[in-house]
Amino acid sequence: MWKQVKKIIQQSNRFVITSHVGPDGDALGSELGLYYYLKSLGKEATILNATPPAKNFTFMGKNRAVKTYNPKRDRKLIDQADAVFILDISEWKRLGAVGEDVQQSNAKTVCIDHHICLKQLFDVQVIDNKAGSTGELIFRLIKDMKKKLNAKIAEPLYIAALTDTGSFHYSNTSPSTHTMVAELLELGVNPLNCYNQIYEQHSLERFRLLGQVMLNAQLECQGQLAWATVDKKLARKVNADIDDCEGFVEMLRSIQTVDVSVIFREESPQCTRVSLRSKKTTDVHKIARSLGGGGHKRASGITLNLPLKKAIPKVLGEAKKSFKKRGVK
Ligand SMILES: [Mn+2]
Repeated sequence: MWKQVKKIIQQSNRFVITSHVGPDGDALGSELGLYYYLKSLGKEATILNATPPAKNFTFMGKNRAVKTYNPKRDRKLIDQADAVFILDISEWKRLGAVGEDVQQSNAKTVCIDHHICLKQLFDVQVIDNKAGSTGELIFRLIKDMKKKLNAKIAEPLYIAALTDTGSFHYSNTSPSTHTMVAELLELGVNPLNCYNQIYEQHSLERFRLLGQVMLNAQLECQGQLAWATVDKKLARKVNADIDDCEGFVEMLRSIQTVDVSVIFREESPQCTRVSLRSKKTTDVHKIARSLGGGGHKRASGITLNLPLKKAIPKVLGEAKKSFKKRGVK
């Protein structure tokens, strides 16, 4: 598969790079890494995402290379592209408006991702769900093309690896993650700066929201299932943003007895976003998939077109089933 990707890079001149809605550190990191790599080859490239970066990654979006898709202004870039790279996602739906317009264009589509994907949806698809981040796959591609990395390529790839491995402690962290990071540090990446920009920019309101959410958190299944909800009313009460609950699901998981944590987030009266995490045993991807979501074994998400009150029993019902199978009531 890499062979085909390399061939497309060699034979094409105009590229569009995109990723999932609400692009995170890995989405933006792999996009920027590939972008600077293509630029170093003298190619034309543009990063177009359907929505702006997630809140703690806005600093990466400030890079002029990252554009939030505006069909009026940017549609021609898709129409003129020889190839479109789809990174850190392997489905059309979560590409938003960019995906819709790419599907109507003649550009070759190349998907590079580390999420579990069961279908062939793109012209070329490189999926490795053992990779810690999509950034790692971009690193492999660049190394494979016998090209030297530079500092500009190195920092976004470092951020991709840092964020998608939970600062190098998730089970997807491998020797090759650290080998890559060693090389990126040699190129001058500053870990303190990266960490500070991503993890030390919180508002006091976020912590007030955390307090409110955790006050109502519940433990079930002999303490192995933890869940909590975040609704707009609660966020308003402490003057926080609903997106401020990013990261709460990992905190819930860190409770001693917990294997699965779930956060329900009210998107609108008719839409609920669900984040699932697992510590060691449960495959939350299976739970997510049974309800139309996706992700990884240890981290998955679902968007349900249901009000919060109806989404909760639906998801918890599925989670409890998987505990019941193991004799946990
Ligand atoms: Mn990723």
